[in-house]
Amino acid sequence: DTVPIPQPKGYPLVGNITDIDPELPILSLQNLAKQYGEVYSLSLFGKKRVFISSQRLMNEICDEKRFGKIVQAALGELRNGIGDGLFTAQNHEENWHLAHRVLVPAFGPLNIASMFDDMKDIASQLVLKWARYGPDNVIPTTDDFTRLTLDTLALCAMDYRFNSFYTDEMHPFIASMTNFLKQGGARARRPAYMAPFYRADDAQFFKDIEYMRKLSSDIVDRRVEHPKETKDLLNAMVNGKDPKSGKHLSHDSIIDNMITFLIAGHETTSGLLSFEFYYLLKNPEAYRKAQEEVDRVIGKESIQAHHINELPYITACLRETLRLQPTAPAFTVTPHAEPGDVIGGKYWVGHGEPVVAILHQVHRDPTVYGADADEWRPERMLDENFNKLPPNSWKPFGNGARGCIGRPFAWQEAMMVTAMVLQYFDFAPDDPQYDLQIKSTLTIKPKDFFMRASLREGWT
Ligand code: MNH
Repeated sequence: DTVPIPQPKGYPLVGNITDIDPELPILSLQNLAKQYGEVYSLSLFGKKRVFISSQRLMNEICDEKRFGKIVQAALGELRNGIGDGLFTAQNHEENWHLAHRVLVPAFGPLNIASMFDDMKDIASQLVLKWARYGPDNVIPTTDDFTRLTLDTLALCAMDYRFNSFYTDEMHPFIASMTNFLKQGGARARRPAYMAPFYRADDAQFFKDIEYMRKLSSDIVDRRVEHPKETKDLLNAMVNGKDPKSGKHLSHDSIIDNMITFLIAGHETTSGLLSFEFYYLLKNPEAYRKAQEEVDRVIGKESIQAHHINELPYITACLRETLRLQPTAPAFTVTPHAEPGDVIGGKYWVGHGEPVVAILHQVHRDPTVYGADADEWRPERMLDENFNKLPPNSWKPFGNGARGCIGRPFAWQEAMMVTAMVLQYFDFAPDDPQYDLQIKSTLTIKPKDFFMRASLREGWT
């Protein structure tokens, strides 16, 4: 026997659209979870979506035998720009299987380790910038981490230099990408009959897509005309052959995935580093432990690849940051079974109906994380505790075969950068009164979070 899933009262035609703040959808979804509990549904323009917020339900929907990713809403709109690339492909699409098989080895540990020096090249540019500007400079934390992650991704993925640290303005790719993501979300939130009122926005959306595809296409063409001996992702895509079918990726599929990496591969990591420094500066004891770990393990040496696995406290800081601020804050699945499946022993979900996991809430489930679940406390994420968490209670990288392919890349980069900047600088918040505010596109980042950095003794 099933019971109805709780749902706030909506309005005719638009349903529950007024329950969602378009500037901060994730906050609205969190607040609704506090009101309605571990599962509720919303009707958005006649389409029903189910939202889950507990580890218990997460554990069910992460069973790949019962549930699988579904691409819809904002993610569906992104298909206008990146088609059936890895992130936006439906499970059954051939191009996903092909690209997945070709690219999994390229994201393997050995290959990621071979990117260490390129990652360090860009991280050194960040260190140099902060050192030269000096202790009085107000650091636009998220902008600088975005410069770092974008440049790192482009260099490691396709041997292309955006040189973001040498310009005040961000590279025009950033503006196009930001608008593409923003409009993708906006288009998903408005009913079809409103489209005529948004012609200019739509025109800009497709202009941005054209710009990003042209830039990527030029990079692919250049590589094809001037082959290069390197292990970057572009070579994997241009030369890689699917072991199963013997097929190569098509030119369009390479571009879809190139833009996918640029998008998926830098916003999330930039957000992670920004939130991490916010929390470190709010928690002086944790900050001291993290810096002490760097001094003890790396000292005044230049960071090496082996150091990455020798920093358990910083590992825990990153895990704990992604727990409270999962920078890709939700993912969506649907039951395989027809006509549907039951979750939580009593809630019916139809086949094709989206089930959205709200990571912010799942990650604060008090039955898993206790009464202090809202507090940032890295100790709870040290290996001995982390490995004892119940299954599927920490899912910032998604689930199973459709989970994040770039996880080892992001991890190496975030570990390296955290260690390097703590090694060189002492940090202080620009405004000690600052309390976290969140800015949301497809991903989340801190809003207006500024800090200062002064070179530590011994580096001057
Ligand atoms: Mn990433 C999928 C989070 C870094 C490339 N990523 C996902 C998903 C989450 C996610 C969650 C699953 C989405 C879904 O189910 O709809 N990713 C992150 C986070 C970070 C991150 C929190 C950094 C921190 N991701 C990266 C990096 C890259 C990357 C870096 C590339 C270099 N991610 C992807 C791709 C996918 C993905 C590609 C889609 C994988 C697939 O479905 O095959």
